Amino acid sequence: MAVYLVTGAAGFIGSWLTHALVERGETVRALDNFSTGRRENLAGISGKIDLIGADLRNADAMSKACAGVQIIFHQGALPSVPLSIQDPRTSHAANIDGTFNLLEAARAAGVQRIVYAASSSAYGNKNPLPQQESMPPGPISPYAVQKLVGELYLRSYWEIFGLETVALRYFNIFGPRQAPDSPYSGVMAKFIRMMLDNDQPVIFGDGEQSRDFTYIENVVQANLKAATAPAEKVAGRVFNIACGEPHTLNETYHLLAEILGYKNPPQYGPPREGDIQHSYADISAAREALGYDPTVDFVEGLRRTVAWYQEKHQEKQKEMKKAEVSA
Ligand code: UD2
Repeated sequence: MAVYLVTGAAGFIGSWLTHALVERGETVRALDNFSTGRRENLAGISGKIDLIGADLRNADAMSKACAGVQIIFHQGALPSVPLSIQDPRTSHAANIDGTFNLLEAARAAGVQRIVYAASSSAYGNKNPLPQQESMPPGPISPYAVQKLVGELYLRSYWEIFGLETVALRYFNIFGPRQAPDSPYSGVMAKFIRMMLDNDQPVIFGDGEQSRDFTYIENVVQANLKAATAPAEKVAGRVFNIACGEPHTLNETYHLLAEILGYKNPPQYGPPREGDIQHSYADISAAREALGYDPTVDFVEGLRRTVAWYQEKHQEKQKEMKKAEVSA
């Protein structure tokens, strides 16, 4: 049976993949440096995985992590456009140096395949819609450049060293366990948390920017399929992973408010630096080569996500009440 390595295993997407692999009875090595990942994301399965606390920037640690592994899901990264503008060096080190270290370690260890978390930000603003993988990239932010460099490195390691590589360009993934409480959090988690706390979210710009928001379970499916699809169909390639359906931020805000019963109108602020206006995927290549077929649509994804944050919110309130009573 294959041994899997998941990097960023305690993060949002990495933890979903780790849980899915454990459910399938696979042998999983889970790597995280816990800079943004949380141990609680691996609750219930920590006894069933080989958990390694190590940083992608540490080449020796990557060599150890890759020993005996056949398939890697490389999710570890600092995934934020604004963070990469605020602190490009730290973001570069995690996203480019980290990916390079992992590829080098994988090559030396004879790993068979690496499935990589690429980003829709690679398209930038110039491409016609929907965006297809054959279009020339136009990254704008340092983060978009870094994620694209990772794709190029993967392609090179396939062409030159025969390491099977598959890059999945994620389009704004959302769902339970996405961190809501950092200034760099994804918009969905951030808005839900703020609405639950009765704070007022701020839409950057006029809210008419759009995203092909994609529920996490679709991404898990895409990764599992990318791990086992025949090499002649997928190795060295890049695939859009999305729902193929854009939604504006205004629309998203109002849907969330409706589901949550939140009454305040949005506040608007200045547009965010490095922001993309429209992001909308053609997913036919992934359908054809991976057999990818998104099963949870946008609205159902929103409902499931809101339900999860509501439960967490209620748990937190109960704990606070208990603490008040015992104080
Ligand atoms: C980019 C990538 C995405 C993924 C992600 C990193 C694009 C199109 N997408 O997401 O695929 O790689 O980076 O996790 O490049 N916003 C507000 N108010 C807030 C926060 C955000 O209005 O408080 C807006 C923001 O300006 C943007 C949208 O919401 O227009 C989505 O922002 P995000 O940070 O969730 O994700 P984005 O699109 O940078």
